[in-house]
Amino acid sequence: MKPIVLQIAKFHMVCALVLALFWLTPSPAVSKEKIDSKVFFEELQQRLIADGFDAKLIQEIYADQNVFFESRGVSLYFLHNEASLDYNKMTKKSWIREGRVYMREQAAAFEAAEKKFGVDPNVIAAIILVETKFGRYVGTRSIINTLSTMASLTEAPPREYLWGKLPKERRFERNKYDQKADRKSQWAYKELKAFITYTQQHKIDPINVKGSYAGALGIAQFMPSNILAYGKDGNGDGRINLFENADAIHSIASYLKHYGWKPGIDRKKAYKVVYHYNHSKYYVNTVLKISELLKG
Ligand SMILES: [Ca+2]
Repeated sequence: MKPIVLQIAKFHMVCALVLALFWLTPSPAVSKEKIDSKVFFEELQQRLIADGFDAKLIQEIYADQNVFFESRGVSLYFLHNEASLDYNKMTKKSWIREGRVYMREQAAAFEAAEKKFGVDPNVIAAIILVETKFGRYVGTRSIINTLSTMASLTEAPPREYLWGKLPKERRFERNKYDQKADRKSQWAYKELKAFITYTQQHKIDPINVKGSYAGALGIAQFMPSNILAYGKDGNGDGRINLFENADAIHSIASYLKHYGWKPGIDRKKAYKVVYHYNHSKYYVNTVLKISELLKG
């Protein structure tokens, strides 16, 4: 029988070896299912190329191992009982205090945006609070995967595949699923084109941009088509980057001005303008309430 010390030493060596093997073995970062699901993007790539995007660029994007059919995130669109946001929580004193700090920190950007677009800084800060808690939660889903997956639902195979992935007890009725898939796939295709255009214009790698499960991105949670239309370079570095506070602040101001914001407008008109940002009365009422509280 070996001395106990040696046995322990051997045991430790084995453990170290197992650990070393564990760390050295390349982990299968992308599952086979995800790789197989790439076939669903073949038609989509052809459409993008036919619509004028560079074939090499498109093939490169879709060949990347991190680009795949995102059934988990996109299925949220087709299920009942979506988690609803508790907007009331955002009018808490602690958030208002933090809002004031944020406005002080970003005072230069708020002042410049107000001068240029005539939009109340309190409303902009309120939107940034509700959307991302001042940039803290900008979303973790790949924008290219989300939009590509939704856009691919015009084709029967990916549509059937996603339908099969939805939990039976929570999914819509089939005709409702098809109706929504029709609508959302058209919308997502336009957003996907805007997203690729935007990332090309601003030299951003499209594969690494993360956002919400709906494909909104940055501190202001803009959809790509809105970035192209209303996005602004607030810090003057020559790029529109919605992950930067000054750019987000200017872009929201530009958006609200476009939809009719004017200095000193009454609550009723303000309601209509903010409604464009998110078609929810709870959302708009919360934003306007926060902006009042921020004014103090
Ligand atoms: Ca910028």
